[in-house]
Amino acid sequence: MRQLQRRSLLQASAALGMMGGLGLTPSAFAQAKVKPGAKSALIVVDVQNCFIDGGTLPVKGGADVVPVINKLAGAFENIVVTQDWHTAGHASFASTYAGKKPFETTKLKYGNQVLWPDHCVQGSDDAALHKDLKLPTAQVIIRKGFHKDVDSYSAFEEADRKTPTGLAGYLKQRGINTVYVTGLATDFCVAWTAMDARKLGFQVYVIEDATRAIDLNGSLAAAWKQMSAKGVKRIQSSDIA
Ligand code: VGL
Ligand code: ZN
Repeated sequence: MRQLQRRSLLQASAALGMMGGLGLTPSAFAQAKVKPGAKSALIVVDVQNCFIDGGTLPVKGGADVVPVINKLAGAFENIVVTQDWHTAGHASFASTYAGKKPFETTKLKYGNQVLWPDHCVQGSDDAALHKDLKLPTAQVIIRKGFHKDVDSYSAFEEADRKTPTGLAGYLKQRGINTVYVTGLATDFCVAWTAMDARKLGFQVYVIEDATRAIDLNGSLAAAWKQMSAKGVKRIQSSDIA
């Protein structure tokens, strides 16, 4: 027993000694800090009243992302903001269809569509950015989901999977090759934005504690799995230098 303990202690200290020799400390095995540079952009997805308590499609804990994002903003030269921006009677609203209820699904021309409560209608207070979001250096606002017959979770491409929003062109023309995605909701607009960014050739990080999820029928776990399979990196705000 004592022998065993002594041996494992010796092994442990030998291992630590080796790491010392390599200039490594145990913390070197944690995620190294990432420092966003001139070729990186922070994407702040849909931090709007509609997705926060008191809004039409509140995401649990949605308001909690606001201080995290405000703080992150200081580390970025480039910031893009998005807004879900639907017409009245939008194709993604359950109320548009007789006999349909929110959170059911329907089949549209481009595929399956989750039906939501009416939310984020263009120009309404509900669609405004959260009042405590402080992003004075943000450079562009991308509005999406404004075609009445087509939804757009992604900030890059509408749900028909062929209509671009222009964001990829904007970022590429500005020499940006890396995006850090934050905001609401992790399992819908954040995930689709992150996966489309990968598809379009960007390096992509999702900053988990700067997001909150809807989590409809396991959608959050599914989203992380799909994002990971596509090479999206999952990090925390504390990983940003
Ligand atoms: C979103 C559902 C419907 C989102 C937008 O921002 O994640 N989710 N519209
Ligand atoms: Zn929407």
